[in-house]
Amino acid sequence: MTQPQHDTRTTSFRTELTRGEDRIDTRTWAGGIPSRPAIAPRFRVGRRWFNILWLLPIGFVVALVGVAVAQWLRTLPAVQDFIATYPGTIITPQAEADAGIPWWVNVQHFVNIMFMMFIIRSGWQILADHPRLYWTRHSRPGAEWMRMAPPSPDDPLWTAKQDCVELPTHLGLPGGRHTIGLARWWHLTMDLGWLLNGIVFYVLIFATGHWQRIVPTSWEVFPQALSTAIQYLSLDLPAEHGWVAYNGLQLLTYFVTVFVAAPLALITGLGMSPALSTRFGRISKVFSIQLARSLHSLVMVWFVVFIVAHVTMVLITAAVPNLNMMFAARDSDGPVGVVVFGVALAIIIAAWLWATPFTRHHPRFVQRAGDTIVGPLQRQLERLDVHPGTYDEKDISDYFWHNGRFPDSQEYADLRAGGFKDYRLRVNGLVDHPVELSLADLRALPYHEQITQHYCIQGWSGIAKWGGVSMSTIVDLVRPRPEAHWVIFYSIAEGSDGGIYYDAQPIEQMSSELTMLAYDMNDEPLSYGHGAPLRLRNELQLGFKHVKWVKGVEFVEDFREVGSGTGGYNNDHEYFGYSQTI
Ligand SMILES: Nc1nc2c(c(=O)[nH]1)N[C@H]1C(S)=C(S)[C@@H](COP(=O)(O)O)O[C@H]1N2
Ligand SMILES: [Mo]
Repeated sequence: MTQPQHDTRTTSFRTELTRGEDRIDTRTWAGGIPSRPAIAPRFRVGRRWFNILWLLPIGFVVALVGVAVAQWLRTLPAVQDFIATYPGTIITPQAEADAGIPWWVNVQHFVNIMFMMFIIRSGWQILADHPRLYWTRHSRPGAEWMRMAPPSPDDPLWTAKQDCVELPTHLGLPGGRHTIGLARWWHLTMDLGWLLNGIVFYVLIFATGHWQRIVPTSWEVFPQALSTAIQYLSLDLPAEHGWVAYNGLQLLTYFVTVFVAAPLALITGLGMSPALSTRFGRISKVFSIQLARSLHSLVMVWFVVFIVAHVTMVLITAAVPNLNMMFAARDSDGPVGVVVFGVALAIIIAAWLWATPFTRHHPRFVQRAGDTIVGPLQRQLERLDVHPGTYDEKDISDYFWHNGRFPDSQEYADLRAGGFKDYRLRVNGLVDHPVELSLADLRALPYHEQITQHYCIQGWSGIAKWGGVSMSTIVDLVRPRPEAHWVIFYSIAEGSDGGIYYDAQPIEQMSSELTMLAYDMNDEPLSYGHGAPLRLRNELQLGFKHVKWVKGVEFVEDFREVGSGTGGYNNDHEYFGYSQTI
């Protein structure tokens, strides 16, 4: 028996998709999102907000006072004795025997600068996409401790996308507004390179004994550091012995940077992953995504302050010997180090200026390269076995951000006006038994409920209780064929550039305990803004994959047949990736 052509149970929604651009046109980018420049970060202390720029005059005054105090201190005999006893650097016979900086330290140092440049710039871009930092997972506007955006307006449907801010072209990577998809590819791929470089560095320093140069081995490091600080501040600089050993202040800051800040950057980065956080719920319940995100940002501040202070000190203390040491592996006053440093600096500046235009002209390349390098790891995390139970009723957030483009069609307005009586969910594709389900049909299926945390790619989070139908129930109903490997969820609503919103998910995840179609949120029917009448939840993935206002589910062999073929609306139009477990 053949089915008639117009049988809606088998027609696909693919024809309602539009293709994404292969180049960024800043005028039409993200649906022509208007400019909204970032403001200088503000910090909240109690109910008052302070502009970070105040730190400039305050810091200047503190520095002046510090210099005056240090100079006065150095006139005191007790302080002079102290500095004579602790001149700043601990020089052991062992250190003298092992003097020198090997060439591999020079290479790793330069490679590290390159990675850090890309990581920090793309990190700022990611932060600008949700320019607020919170201590709790509930992400309520007004409760943040840092913001780089004006306060949110009092609009209950204000979206996180509207809230994002723009960074100047060559500051953020790739600059502009809501370019988080591309920024994340840069951030995550460079992270891997930086991590690899760091692992090699750890192995080499411990294999060669070079670790002794940056790991304090005696408590004496503290008085030596204090002595160094007083000498620096007094502007009468201590003697330099960098070729043999670093002074106490260097030793402590290098140690903290390599052995505290760097590992913390990795751990706090992983703390923002939906898949890892859902899998390791007990840890994530204490070490929440917002705590991780705040600490991750503070680690960034440490690195930025370190870089500025470090470069300043290198240049004002003994620039030529310092550059010879770190760029030419030699103990010399000659020009070689300066020349090599000049070349290195030129490469860094060129890479800096190249990155944004390249990304805007070749976003598909960045997306594909990023997915090739990071994708396999992200897909590995899709195998994590997640269960409910981390959160209960009392954990539910009293504020839950809205996001995306709301449905604005007559078709949707009519459905909503009729209490969704005429709504039908079409489930078809490579299945034995395509169906169309009304809301009443869906409510008649076995009820599934879960209290879970939402992780938006932009950085906000919130906990809600979702009620509806488990995707495994739907799978049992329609019986996918063996050749079905992907499941496409289509929305009633258009995406920001027109054409309906959609997303592709691997079929294996349809049997996950936490993949469901929700029609209730916090025991109420789903609201307009949160996806009425039906939305997807897949707790292994970031929020943009949770399609709202779902009207169709299609089982396909390969998502490359659908839309622009990258696995989702944001992937087609904003260069996101299709596996977003982190
Ligand atoms: N149809 C559709 N679904 C969508 C979006 C969208 O723009 N259109 N945005 C996604 C994003 S980015 C997020 S974070 C969540 C937000 O869900 P919420 O508004 O209920 O918080 O919905 C997702 N589902
Ligand atoms: Mo999102």
